[in-house]
Amino acid sequence: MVSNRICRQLTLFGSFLAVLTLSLSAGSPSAGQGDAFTNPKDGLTYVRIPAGSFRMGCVPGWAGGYKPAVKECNSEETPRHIVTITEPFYLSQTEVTVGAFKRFCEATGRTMPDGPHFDPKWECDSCPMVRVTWEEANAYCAWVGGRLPTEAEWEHAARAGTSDQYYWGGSFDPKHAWCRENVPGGRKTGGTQPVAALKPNSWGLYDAVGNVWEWCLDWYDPAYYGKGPAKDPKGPDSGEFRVQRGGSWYDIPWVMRLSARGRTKMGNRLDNTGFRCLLPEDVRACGHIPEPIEEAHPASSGRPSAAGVVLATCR
Ligand SMILES: [Ca+2]
Repeated sequence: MVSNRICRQLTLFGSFLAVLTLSLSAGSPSAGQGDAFTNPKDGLTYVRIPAGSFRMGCVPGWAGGYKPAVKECNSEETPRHIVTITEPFYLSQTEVTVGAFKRFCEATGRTMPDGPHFDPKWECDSCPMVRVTWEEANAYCAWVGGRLPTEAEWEHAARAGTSDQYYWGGSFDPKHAWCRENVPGGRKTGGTQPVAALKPNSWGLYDAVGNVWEWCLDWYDPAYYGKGPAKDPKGPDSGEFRVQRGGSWYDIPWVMRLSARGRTKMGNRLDNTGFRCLLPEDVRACGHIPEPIEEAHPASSGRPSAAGVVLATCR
């Protein structure tokens, strides 16, 4: 069938993009699964995150970075427990950028919110989007064919198979995460930094910790780790706050620990909170990107654009 043939072309083109993506990141740890593609809707790269089990929660012990003297773990990060993510998925390699969010606004008739004090006119297109509500973030993720990750999916992806306090080891390293210790201007005059400027984790995710907190799908419950399911936990059914993960440019290095949990009301617009999106694994098999793809950003190389392929087959 024509659709099947074009789907194969999409897969082949995705493989080409994966090779291109990995070649562009030479010198850095590449996506561990060797599988990434550019989503034609927002122009961002999504990397494949494998299914698997990991130990979720606080890793006891000295973690550096202004650790509070009285405790090693916040109680909400305990008990440390084994969680299994049963399905692989794709996750955006970077936080959703200002430039990508502008595309979303143009395509859906939305307007950008007021800019943060460090970029009031949204001039830094490569910086992570901030000042978006949870609902706006999830609407964006639906637009690209997915949703926000659960915090278990987020921690699984951010850990990338590691089990220390940080994905690079057991003490803070400013080469991996933007926080108040290394961000220009510090917390008083600093702000977000362009994405993918520091080292990624071994599955190819940049700024998994630091730069901006990332909205997660879950409601927040500080006692959830003691009662949630072991497989694909999705958080409590209701709550007052939504979960954020990863810490931000404003926070101390200790907050860059992979287990650190944040929370805020879903309508808040914060200068240090953004998001990234999860796509189901079969999004590339056609049918999961819900709307026709705009040809607003055709490939300039003369090759068939990914957008064009999707336009032809995946309505
Ligand atoms: Ca982040």
